[in-house]
Amino acid sequence: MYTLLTHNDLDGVGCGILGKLAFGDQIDVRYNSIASLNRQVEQFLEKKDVSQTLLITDLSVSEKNEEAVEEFFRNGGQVTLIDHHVTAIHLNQYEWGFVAVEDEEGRPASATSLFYQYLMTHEFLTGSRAIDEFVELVRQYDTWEWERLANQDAKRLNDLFFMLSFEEFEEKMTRRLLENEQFGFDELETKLLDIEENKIERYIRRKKREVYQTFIEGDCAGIVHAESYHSELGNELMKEFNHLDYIAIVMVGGKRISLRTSHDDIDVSKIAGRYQGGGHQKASGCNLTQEGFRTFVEHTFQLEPLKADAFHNKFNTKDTSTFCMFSNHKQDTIILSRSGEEWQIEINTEKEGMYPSFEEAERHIKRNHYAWLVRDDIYVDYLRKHYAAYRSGK
Ligand SMILES: [Mn+2]
Repeated sequence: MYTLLTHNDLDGVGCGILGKLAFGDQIDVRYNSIASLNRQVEQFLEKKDVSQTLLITDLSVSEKNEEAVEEFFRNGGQVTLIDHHVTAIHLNQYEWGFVAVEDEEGRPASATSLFYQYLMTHEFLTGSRAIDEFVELVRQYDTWEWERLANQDAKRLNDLFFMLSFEEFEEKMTRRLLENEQFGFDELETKLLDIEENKIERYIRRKKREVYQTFIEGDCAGIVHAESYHSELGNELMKEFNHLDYIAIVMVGGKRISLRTSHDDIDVSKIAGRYQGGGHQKASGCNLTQEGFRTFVEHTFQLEPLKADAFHNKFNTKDTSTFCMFSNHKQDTIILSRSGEEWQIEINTEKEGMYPSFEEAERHIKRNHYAWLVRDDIYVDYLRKHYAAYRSGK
């Protein structure tokens, strides 16, 4: 008998599905959060049953369990740990550790792609085109490669995973990979995924109007309250409001904050660290502490939400070679105009500094004046008044 302890995300469940394909009812698959894995490992090892083979995928064990696993292995137990996270590299010192960040072709690896290789090399599983395709979608999703490759199917596979229960997804996919030559979504799934995509789009459009901007410990943060679709939301908000250093997605009910950035020079795991959290440079999470509540919730409740730049404009556009107009909740008139090689900022006819590029000038007014590009009608109205004033000699 085999016991597979794996992660409870798409990549982890991908391993579960491959395990079922290889070992059928000879394998017991358990899905774990990062926190619950070590308890499961302990429970397995306590039985000291060397007739059981232990497989661990997409997660790594604590230092204490590392020693216990090694002891189990020395006593004749069968163990294999397969992971692709850099933080687990040290486990390669053990005979049972197999950690690789890249696959043999030099592409970013996922646990599912490494486990697939492992199962085929040991002849536990015969590969097929359908399995190849499924594994590749999981790999692209887990390593973010799908964004670069613009492969919507990888994202859709993850959406489907979230729409079904683990058991349902596992069973559906296992059967599909056994029976079909090619991997794909059926008619009903396609319909459901289309509906889901529209729903996410509408949700994000609404949330774009509920972002509050403030400086927190020197960083310009955008704060939004949202329970769902954090990675999509973080991505889209960072695109729309690129002048922000990061986005904080706050869940008052769950007392959690998700932090996201798209900038290479901002590390949100450091910000999360201030509030009992951590994670990756571009995606982290932390608790909504008392202090966090004051900073992220109470303070921003007094503010007006950010507005996105007008996007249907014909005249007041950013690619202008002359000037364009911004405004804010104080209804300041903010003009960005080209002056030789530089860009001049003028606020209510007061000059406020020169910038070497349009982008830098725009970033300055957005961060410091809470500004957005105004609609054409406001721009035209401004020009009309100026022309009238010019004609009357004022
Ligand atoms: Mn993974």
